[in-house]
Amino acid sequence: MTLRLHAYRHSVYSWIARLTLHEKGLAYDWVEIDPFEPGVPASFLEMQPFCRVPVLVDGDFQLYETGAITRYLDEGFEGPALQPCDAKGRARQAQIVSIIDSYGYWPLVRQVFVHGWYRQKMGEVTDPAELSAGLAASPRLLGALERLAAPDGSYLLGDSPTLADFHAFPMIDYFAMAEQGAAQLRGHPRLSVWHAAMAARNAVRVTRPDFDA
Ligand SMILES: N[C@@H](CCC(=O)N[C@@H](CS)C(=O)NCC(=O)O)C(=O)O
Repeated sequence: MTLRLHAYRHSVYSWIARLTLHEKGLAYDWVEIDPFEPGVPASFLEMQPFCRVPVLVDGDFQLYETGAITRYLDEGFEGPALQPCDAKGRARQAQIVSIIDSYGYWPLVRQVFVHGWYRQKMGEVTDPAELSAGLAASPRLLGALERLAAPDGSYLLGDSPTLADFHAFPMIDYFAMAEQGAAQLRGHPRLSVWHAAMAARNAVRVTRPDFDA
């Protein structure tokens, strides 16, 4: 049974799930759904009552919440292992995912990316106050990740990529599309090296959202 991902092409959380599918080498069907538009079908809200993307469907098993989806993909399927084996590594991975969800998504994506790049690109009105608020909140998040990032590896937790990398990358990447976001990222040497290494990965290149399509 082919996996199905209900997702939105510009959504950063959808990119996380998509990236993980590609890193695992799993085939899937993409079902486009824009949660920001009115008129989201009732059939989608039955799967995701909070009207958020993505949702993964594996036969009669439906799953939402991106961190749960990526763990399911890693633990439930063949392919390269994308999680640390030891308790400390797993705890650190869970910590980074939670930090990103709790303190990263809003300032990095909904404020800096949306008001510093996306809306302009889409010809929509931007709110400079939102951009300023996001830029003011972001250094604490970047600083926390910079301190947690492994000093001597291309990946956040050391030598091999984990779900922490795939969760963090899309949000940092969107953030850095805004000029002021890129400037803040440059002030964090470990994160800058990590971002460049992640950006060069094949799975990242083939899944990167296309805003010109
Ligand atoms: N906790 C959710 C968050 C997902 C989420 O916020 N997705 C965004 C798109 S990147 C969304 O659907 N937003 C719709 C909205 O805010 O109305 C998860 O981990 O999957």
